[in-house]
Amino acid sequence: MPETLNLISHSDYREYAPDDMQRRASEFYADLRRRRTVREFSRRPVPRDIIENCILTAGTAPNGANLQPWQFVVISDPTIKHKLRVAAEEEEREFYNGRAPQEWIDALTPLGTDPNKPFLEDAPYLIAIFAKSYDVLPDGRKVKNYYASESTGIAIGMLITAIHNAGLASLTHTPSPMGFLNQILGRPENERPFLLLVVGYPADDVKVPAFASKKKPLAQIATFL
Ligand code: IYR
Repeated sequence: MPETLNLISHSDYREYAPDDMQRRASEFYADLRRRRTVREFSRRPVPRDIIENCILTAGTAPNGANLQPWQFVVISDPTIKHKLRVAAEEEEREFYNGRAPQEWIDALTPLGTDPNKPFLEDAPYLIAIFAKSYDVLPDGRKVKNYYASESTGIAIGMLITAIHNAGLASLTHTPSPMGFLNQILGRPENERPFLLLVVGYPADDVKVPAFASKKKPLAQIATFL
């Protein structure tokens, strides 16, 4: 049975005075500007409820027809992390030693990435995110999801923001291809692996590439008509 339209008042909306709006917008930008992707993580544990709240935040993302076409798989088990590392490094070795065109390898040089992925075992949490182009109902019927990739991408952006806001660091890791995530994590075929997000405290004295702090100015990324 399709849901019917039921409109309720949006009592959670808050308007701010223009001054407050300006301050909030610039403070939020200043805070988000401090976010850096790190590639070395501490083994310090992180309470699970922080991760749960960040995922709940991601789950509020705007998405196609509110079908919420995403699945977050949180891995803290060292045995599973080890399996993921072995599988990811295998793909990455092929990527760096031939599969990637030279142009792509050159683009990665200022980031210093390579096929070794110790962070997959060091970080307390890996969050594998899957996009579902369709859902399967308990009776086996398939329900199509709309804008599964766009919706999942937006949710991941909010997840990364929530993780930063909580005072943790993350790394968007994209081993390619990522089919091993379905196998190792036992996910069904309607779940397409989208990203492996590494989450935790940065390693002590972590270094980040200077190159990645250079952000395009507003005039280059935005056009006002
Ligand atoms: N997936 C590889 C390569 C890689 C690709 C891009 I685009 C990056 O911004 C960083 C890395 C890896 O994770 O090393």
